[in-house]
Amino acid sequence: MRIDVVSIFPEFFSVLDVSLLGKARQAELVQAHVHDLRQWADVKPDGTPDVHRAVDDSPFGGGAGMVMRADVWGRALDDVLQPGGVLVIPSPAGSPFTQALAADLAQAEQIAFACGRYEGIDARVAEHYEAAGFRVAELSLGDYVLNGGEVAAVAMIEAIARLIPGFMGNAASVVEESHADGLLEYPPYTRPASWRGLEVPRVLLSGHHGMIARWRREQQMARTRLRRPDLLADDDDGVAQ
Ligand code: 6GU
Repeated sequence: MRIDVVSIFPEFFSVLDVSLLGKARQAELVQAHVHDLRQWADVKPDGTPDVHRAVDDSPFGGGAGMVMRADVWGRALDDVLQPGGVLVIPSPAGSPFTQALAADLAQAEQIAFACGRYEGIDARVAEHYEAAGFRVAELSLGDYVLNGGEVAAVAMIEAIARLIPGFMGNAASVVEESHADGLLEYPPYTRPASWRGLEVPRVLLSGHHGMIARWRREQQMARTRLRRPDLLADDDDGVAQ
C-alpha cells in the first residue's frame, strides 16, 4: 500500500518513522509520503503569484474562522491522488471511522489523506473528486474536536497499516482483539498471580479451556454492556437509541 499525506504541518508525521509503522515501512509493506500543502499555494485565487503562500480565505456567507481553499487543494490532490486511490478527509463532521472501515481501507492500493486546519476544506473538493470517480471518505475519530486532521490521520494510518497482511507478527491477536467481533476485549492478566493483595481470577489458572473461553465471553459482554451499550443495540445500525 502507498499512503500520501498532504498537510500544512508535515513535521507532525515524523511519528510515522518511530511507531510500529516504521517496521512496516522497512518491510516495504507500506510506502508513506508526506507533502507540504504550501507547495501548491504559489498562486492566489485570482491566478496572480502569492509570495505568502496562503492556503485559506474567509468563508462565503460569513462566520468565524477561515476555510481552506479548493484551488490549492485541487492542485495538490491532482498531483498526489493516483488512479484508483481513496481520498480520506479527516473531519469532526465526518462519518465514524471504525474497525470495519480500517479493515476495508487496508485493501486499498493508495490512500491520500487531506489534512485540513481552520474551519475545514471547501466542500467542493470532496464533491469534485467524487464526481471524478474517486472513492472519497470524510471520517471522524469520535465526538470531540481536534485542531486539525493531522492527529486523526496518524491514528487512522496506524489502525489501517496494522491490518495489512504480513504486518503483525501474530495474526491471531489482530482477529481476537477489541472491536473485531463487535465487543470490547476481556480483561488481561499475567504473572505475578498475586499482586498487592489482588488475585488473578481463579478460572484463568484452572487450565480448563472451555471454562476460560466462557468466562472471557461473559467478561466481554459485561464490559460492553457497562461501557458501550451502543454496541449491543439490536437495531444493528450502531447508533445508541
Ligand atoms: Cl478526523 N478531525 C478533527 N479536526 N477533529 C476530530 C476528528 C477529526 N475526529 C474527532 N475529532
